[in-house]
Amino acid sequence: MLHPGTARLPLPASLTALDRTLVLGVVNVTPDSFSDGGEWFEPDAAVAHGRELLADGADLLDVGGESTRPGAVRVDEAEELRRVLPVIEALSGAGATVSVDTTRARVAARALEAGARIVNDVSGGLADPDMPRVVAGSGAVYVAMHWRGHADVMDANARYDDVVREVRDELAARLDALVTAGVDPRQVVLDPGLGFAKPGVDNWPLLAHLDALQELGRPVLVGASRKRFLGHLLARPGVDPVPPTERDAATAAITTLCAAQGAWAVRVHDVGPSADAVRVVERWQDVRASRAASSGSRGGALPGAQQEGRPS
Ligand code: PMM
Repeated sequence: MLHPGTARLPLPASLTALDRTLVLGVVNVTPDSFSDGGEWFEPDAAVAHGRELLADGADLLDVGGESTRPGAVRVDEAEELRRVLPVIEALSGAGATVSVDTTRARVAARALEAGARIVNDVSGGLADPDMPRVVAGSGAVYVAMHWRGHADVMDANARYDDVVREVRDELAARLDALVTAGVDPRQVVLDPGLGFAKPGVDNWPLLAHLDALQELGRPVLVGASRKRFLGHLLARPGVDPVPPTERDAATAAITTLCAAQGAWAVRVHDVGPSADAVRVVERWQDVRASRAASSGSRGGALPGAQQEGRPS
């Protein structure tokens, strides 16, 4: 059985044939991202980092030239293009399936010309009214994330009565608007936007209820990697939050939970552990499915009621 999300997206056959959650490795070409700012700011270093992520098991690479952390100052379009285009060209030229992380339609258009196959827009089309036209004309995959404003205002917009219902309804409205503007719904992936206008506590219900977003009929991408709500979860005396680089094991645990819920992809900085996690879930789900099928034909033994007979 193919992964229902991946199989339906306009992506290379090597990916659509996979029956598991995909791993999207982060290549931030920025001096100021919260999690890895400045580490791969020069194009050559960013390309080398992308290649490392592929070797670690990334299925896709997400190249971004503008930090979206709360309070971040916007870069201008020319600078964003200068940062991302050479990296996208080099990585897609080397055979990677590349996503561009941008809210600007013109950056998206140039990135697609340079070889990107996916536009990852953290504003879900709200930041640039021309984005739906560019996406519709390209036929590319479009990740529409839940968003309530740029980094300078997002914390002020983080109020919810029922975060799962409100995020689902706001994403449903974005999907409708995109389709009205000419985007084929089969291009669209939805993302709850963890950490974007979401206080720590509001991220957990979204993670626990990916099904509420999946009800909208589109694949779901989750970006939990190294985010602050994990830093608070892992706090220890005198250290709250723990620093981003100490959040990778928790990120991989979240990848496991997302894969078990059928997420289309996870966006992560430390690719290896998440790549392992999705393979564990794939095997676990295969065994559950085949045991359910055979126990159904034998008259309904409970899944897990028998030992596998393997040494532990
Ligand atoms: N998070 C960040 C940037 N881009 N894109 C999507 N689709 N979803 C996310 O959650 C997301 C994103 C912020 O993280 P970073 O600064 O470490 O890249």
